[in-house]
Amino acid sequence: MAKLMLLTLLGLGLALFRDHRASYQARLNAFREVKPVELPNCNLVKGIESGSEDLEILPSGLAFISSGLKYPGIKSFEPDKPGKILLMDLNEEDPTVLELKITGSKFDHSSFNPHGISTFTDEDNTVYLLVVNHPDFKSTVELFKFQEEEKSLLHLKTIRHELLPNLNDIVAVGPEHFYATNDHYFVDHYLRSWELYLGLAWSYVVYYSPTEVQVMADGFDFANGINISPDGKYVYIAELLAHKIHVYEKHANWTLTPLKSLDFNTLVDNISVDPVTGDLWVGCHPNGMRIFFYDPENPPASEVIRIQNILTEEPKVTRVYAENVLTQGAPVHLLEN
Ligand SMILES: *[C@@H]1O[C@H](CO)[C@@H](O)[C@H](O)[C@H]1NC(C)=O
Ligand SMILES: *[C@@H]1O[C@H](CO)[C@@H](O)[C@H](O)[C@H]1NC(C)=O
Ligand SMILES: [Ca+2]
Repeated sequence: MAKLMLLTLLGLGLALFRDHRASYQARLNAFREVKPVELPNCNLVKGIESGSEDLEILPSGLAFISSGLKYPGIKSFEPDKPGKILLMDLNEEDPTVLELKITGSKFDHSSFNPHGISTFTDEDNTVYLLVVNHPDFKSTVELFKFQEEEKSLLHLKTIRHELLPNLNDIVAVGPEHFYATNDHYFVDHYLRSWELYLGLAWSYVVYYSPTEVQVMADGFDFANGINISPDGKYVYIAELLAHKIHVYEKHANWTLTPLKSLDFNTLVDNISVDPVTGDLWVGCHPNGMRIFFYDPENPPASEVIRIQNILTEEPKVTRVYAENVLTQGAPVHLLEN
């Protein structure tokens, strides 16, 4: 009898495990094959050897690029070098990148580990750059003032908050005001892995201002890229492991209410919004297995999709670009101009 019980329990455990493994593989889209979509005028930008995490383009055509991210579980190409912010002028015939000098006495260069970035331009045309930073794998937001003449960033302050423990991406709505995604709930490395593996979907989105900090949306299976519509009325959130883009209505009191969600067959990461048409350009990982379990023999693929008329009944989704063997991530924003 005891043996039968044991066997039943074992069987049950195994069935649960197999079931869970299947859902884990589905969340990672582990069996997705990538059919390449080529682009006619695609050029490799030199000087970004260690990967680029995010990019922001000012109306003037100047672009900021964050580079050199070290993120637990993801392959880093320059693990010993600090990250940097690069500047690129897209008006140039053959644009090259330049590393922005960072000034300000309180800033620690050696631990700079930039992730998501966002800009905010004030009424007096001051450009602020807000950067998610992971010094020693913690999360902070660094606030900089862009000094175009000097080609430098003046460090103004470091923002830390208990509701900002696992930052991924950020969208600025003021010089010190932003929405940010926390891609995990737990900070502890071990608990984070379990959270991800079990698919707890405890990741969340926070609104931050100097006077108010609040969770505005939660229940995400890895909230990733975040952005806002040109009119500032809608916030878009990419849910990486549910393969969804969510549209939220943003209210005057900064709360968000869900409006609609779109499903994809790919792991959605960075969202860029065209300031004129409002189209979404989304950098994606078609197969999560290949990004979370890096294998040089089978490196991660990448893909860019464009979503037009997202608020209508039938948004138009186009796979603009797909590559089976790109070193890391999707150069979504470079396509914009
Ligand atoms: C924020 O504004 C929305 C829309 O006007 C309203 O429904 C909601 O109750 C407000 N929430 C708070 C906390 O004031
Ligand atoms: C953008 O994409 C890269 C590579 O896919 C990814 O590692 C990074 O987290 C993304 N950046 C943001 C801000 O979402
Ligand atoms: Ca991201």
